Amino acid sequence: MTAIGDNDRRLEKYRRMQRIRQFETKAESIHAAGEIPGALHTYAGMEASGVGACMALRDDDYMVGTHRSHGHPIAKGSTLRPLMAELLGKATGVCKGKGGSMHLSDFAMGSLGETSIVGSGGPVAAGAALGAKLQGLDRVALCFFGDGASSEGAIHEGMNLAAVWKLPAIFVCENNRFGMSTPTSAAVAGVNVADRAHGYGIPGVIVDGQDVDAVEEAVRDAVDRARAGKGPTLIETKTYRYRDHAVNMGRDLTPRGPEHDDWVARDPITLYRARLLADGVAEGDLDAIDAAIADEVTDSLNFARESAYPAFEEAFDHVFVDRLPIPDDVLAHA
Ligand SMILES: Cc1ncc(C[n+]2csc(CCOP(=O)(O)OP(=O)(O)O)c2C)c(N)n1
Repeated sequence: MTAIGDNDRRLEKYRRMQRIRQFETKAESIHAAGEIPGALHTYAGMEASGVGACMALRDDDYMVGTHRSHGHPIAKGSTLRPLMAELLGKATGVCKGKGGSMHLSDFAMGSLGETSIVGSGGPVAAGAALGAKLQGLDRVALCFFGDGASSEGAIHEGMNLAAVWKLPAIFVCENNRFGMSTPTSAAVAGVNVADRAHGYGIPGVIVDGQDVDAVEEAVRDAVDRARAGKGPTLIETKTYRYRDHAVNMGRDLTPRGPEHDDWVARDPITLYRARLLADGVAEGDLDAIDAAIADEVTDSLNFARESAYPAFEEAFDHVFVDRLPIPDDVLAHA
């Protein structure tokens, strides 16, 4: 938790959710125009899950994301310029342009990385939590994963070891009702992923993933428990993905049912804006945040566009710990 007052905290939650939504809206449009290479998986509809969870963390806590990859680092507090530059493959990107949309990591914010290997964050988070414990630090590690990932072996392995060793970890399953085109009910045994916590002997908590305050509260309890040495918690946020599995693929993979409109009616940003207004926050203050974020997004895109691509000779720098030599015959053709 960052040391800020209650009102500022509320505005910060609103700000981070808006930042994700506006950043991705822009990214989707320039991706459609061919400016971003590779696949783009957007987080629209799920902002309260990531922001609520990350607002319960300290800046020096660890967070591991997924292939749905922009929401998590922005929720953790990353700034937009290096993220947008990364999407465009530029040297000023948060991973020097080598990671792209699906592999953003921002160690300065405790963001250990997003990955395209579904479920692979489980052991990474358990490892980070083990590292913190062995070093005597009171940091926790939070792992986001999807309902599809919940049946991957790696997630089970991560949760199991974290439970056995009472590691300071929090596992947040973002159940957005689909894994690509497959409804959760067709791929996940049992009604709730959170019920699987029983098998690890740890608490399992279900929370409304469209309610940023509720997510923050649930994750804060889990963080307190983890810092107190009592081990991990499994939290399932019930949420919804608005866009296709990945955008601009020319076809819609996700079969939508009548509940689609109900979910959109419970948009997490709209809900939170209404709550803040009801609590006395001035509409003008929220409008000012929206406008400031629009400027931030434009600024990040200008910055990314003006930045250079990484130099050819640096192709293997910042990718491996020990740099691989570039063979002479390859260099000769550069
Ligand atoms: C180990 C592995 N298996 C399969 C895939 C292909 N794949 C990419 S995303 C995805 C669906 C993941 O669903 P979920 O975990 O629910 O996350 P969501 O996309 O809904 O956020 C699959 C099967 C992959 N990238 N990695």
